[in-house]
Amino acid sequence: TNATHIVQNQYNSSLNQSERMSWWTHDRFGLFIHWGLYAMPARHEWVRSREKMSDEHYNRYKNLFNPDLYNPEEWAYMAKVAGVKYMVFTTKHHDGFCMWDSKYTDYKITNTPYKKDILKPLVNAFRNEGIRIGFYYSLLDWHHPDFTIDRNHPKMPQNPELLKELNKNRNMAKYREYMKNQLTELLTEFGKIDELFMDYTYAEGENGKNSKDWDAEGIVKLARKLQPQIIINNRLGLTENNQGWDYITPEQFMPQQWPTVNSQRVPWETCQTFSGSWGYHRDEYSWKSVHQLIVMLAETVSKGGNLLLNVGPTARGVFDERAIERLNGLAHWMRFHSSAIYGCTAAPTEYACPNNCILTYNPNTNRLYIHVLEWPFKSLYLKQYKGKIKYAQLLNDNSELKFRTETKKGSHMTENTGADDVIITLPVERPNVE
Ligand code: FUL
Repeated sequence: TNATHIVQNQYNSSLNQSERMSWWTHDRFGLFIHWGLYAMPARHEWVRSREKMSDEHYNRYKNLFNPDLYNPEEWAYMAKVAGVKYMVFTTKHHDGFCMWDSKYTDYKITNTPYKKDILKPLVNAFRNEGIRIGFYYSLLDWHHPDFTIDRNHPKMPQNPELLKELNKNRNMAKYREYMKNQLTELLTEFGKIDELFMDYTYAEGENGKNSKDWDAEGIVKLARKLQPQIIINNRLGLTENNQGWDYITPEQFMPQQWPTVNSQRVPWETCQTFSGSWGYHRDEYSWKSVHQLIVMLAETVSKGGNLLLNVGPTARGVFDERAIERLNGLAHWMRFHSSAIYGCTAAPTEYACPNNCILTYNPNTNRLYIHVLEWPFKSLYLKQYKGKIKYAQLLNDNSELKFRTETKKGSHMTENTGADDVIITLPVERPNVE
């Protein structure tokens, strides 16, 4: 029909993948924000499922949620100073609670004692700092009456017969409709949205829902129609790169090398927490240090990826102090080193990576960044770098670093290196920049 023809045309004429992705592969560093009712129990965003909470129990959080200190300008400012270029916010997590004033449900922020919308002020505050906007939207919904109960659902019974009974009147088609309506709201009422983080389709053979249950193709088409520039993650269960998804999302781990799909390197973004939880978790103590986070960021970029670093604000609407401390540390480092992150990617293979170092590389400026994790005594040996370096400097103060290629051998003043190696002379003391 004509209508399908038009839709298809729109779909096809939207930007191609690398055009859509160009800001993203440049910016490299995003802030994930997991915020919802689960900030109240403060023990992981899956609390409702893990503790199999009754509706009544979980509703208490809705009836009490009132983040009196919420000030998104403060968040946006901290993010900007930390060098964050885009922000992804949980508009609705698995618990089904909506952080905006959706007209398709009562289960939303405006029906809490807080009464006001969270999302619009958040979007505006981050935009005002020049930070791009991404929406996280959960495919799972433990509140919607038509979402069929499955093994993660808080109401999942032991007995399969009972499960059938409970699911008898649940209708996923209606839930799909609900999702599309909500996504339409999210993608039309908040201006330009740059990233869509859908979460998640169960793995193959996991006896759960798959892309058909979501009408994943329909969602992708809808999103691209409403926001032609939007980039979409790979958690809808679609296999095809480019049409189906734009980037993959390794969660809580660092790929060993640049990930590939059908032996092609693909855009990727690792999402990582400061501690072990996405939602605010009061009693979780395994927090990564500032140094670990810096290494994580540099290593991600060295493998051609993006880092989406998560913060879980408290029920009063502020960032956890432990998160603030780390964001400040990142801010300090990024102030001096962001040029080793933005616009950078994996170094060409002709540059060997010295021990205890990470390499990032900017193909536009043709600069190689050597992140020296363990400060050696004076000499940094670069294997087979002869003729490949025009100038060397420390990044934190732009001071020149002398380097030489070893030629003479045998004297006690010379080094026993290969003839093609370059030796950079470092200051004895490591610059104090972290
Ligand atoms: C997962 C979710 O189940 C977690 O709660 C979190 O949102 C993470 C980013 O994605 O799949």
